[in-house]
Amino acid sequence: MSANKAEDTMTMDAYVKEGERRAYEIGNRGPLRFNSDGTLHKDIADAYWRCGFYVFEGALSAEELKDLQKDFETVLDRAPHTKDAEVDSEGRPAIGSEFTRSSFNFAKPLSDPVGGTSRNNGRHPAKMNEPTPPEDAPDFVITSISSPLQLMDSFLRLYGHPQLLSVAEHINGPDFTPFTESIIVKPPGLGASVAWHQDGTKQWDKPDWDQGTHGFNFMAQLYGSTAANGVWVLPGSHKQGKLDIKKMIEDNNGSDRLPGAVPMVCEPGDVVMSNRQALHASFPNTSPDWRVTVNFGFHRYSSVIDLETTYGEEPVVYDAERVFERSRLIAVGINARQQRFPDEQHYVYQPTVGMEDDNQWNEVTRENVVKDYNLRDLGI
Ligand SMILES: O=C(O)CCC(=O)C(=O)O
Repeated sequence: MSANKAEDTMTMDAYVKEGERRAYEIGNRGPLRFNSDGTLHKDIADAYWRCGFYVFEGALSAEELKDLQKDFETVLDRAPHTKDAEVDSEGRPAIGSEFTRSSFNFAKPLSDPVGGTSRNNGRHPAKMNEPTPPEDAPDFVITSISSPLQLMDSFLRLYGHPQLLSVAEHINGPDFTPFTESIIVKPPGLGASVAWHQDGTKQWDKPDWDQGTHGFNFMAQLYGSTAANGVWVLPGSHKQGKLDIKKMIEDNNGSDRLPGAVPMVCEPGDVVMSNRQALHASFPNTSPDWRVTVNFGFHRYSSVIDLETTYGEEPVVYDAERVFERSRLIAVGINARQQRFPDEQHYVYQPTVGMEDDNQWNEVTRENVVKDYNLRDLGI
């Protein structure tokens, strides 16, 4: 290892150690808690709005976590064996080939596929440091799985999680809407980085813009998340409007280790709620640990309704019908969950009250509601 690289590693080690220490100090973690009237506990709401993220410790039961891990491992096993492949590593047709949009995204090991490019509406203006991958590394590694509600029944059930949906109601109102979903995959020693960015791209100039305009993501951790492989957030940045990220990196001597950022440190089964306006990133995973994060976000109705935007290259309007049809995924998720956990008190989603018969989870809704549901995503 060259002197420079050794110095680099030590600096990263120090950054990780300091970040980990701060992660436990800033007061934004603990179990899901509610007031006696069912609203989100004030301490949690206050800490979330102060920091821009909150770690719900132990939000998933051991049983639910096991279901998710098992389904994820099946999907990984049946994924295309490399970029653009149509078969898995055993030559079987890759899972998800029946869907209109492809599910699997790949990048070169330890690379930064988006930083400094125009991808994702150019929201990642600065490139991350790219370590040299090991000599025996594959050409490509999976970085994420898009729209996994149609690939994993256990994820559809998680989508109906009653306490998490109650949190979504508290933050975004009872008519909260879906956004989009993905699974971030960071294989040990190989996982690509996700360059610093703020998620929102559409509503920064909304006349009544505030700290919650672009909603939030839940990030369920299937195998835990460490300072070395997890997402880092700049606390409070969700309130500061659109940031000049490129300048922030330049002012930091070009280093991607932004001062003041804090990592999401989680055990398996913890779920983070993360404001989409917060500045965040994840470094290449040079650590020996997997990170697999199930992401699902929710918005305020007022942030999406009637928005004229694009889906891919296509112009679209998020009219009431699109929003309603996409929101049915929540109702179907709630029913799928009731079938798996019949003794649990289920969540009542106001926009679909009275439509329970149409939103049962069965082979009809798998085909008519869930298959290709992502064609009605509500990205903002
Ligand atoms: O999980 C990660 O590494 C990055 C996730 C992220 O940036 C996002 O969901 O916007």
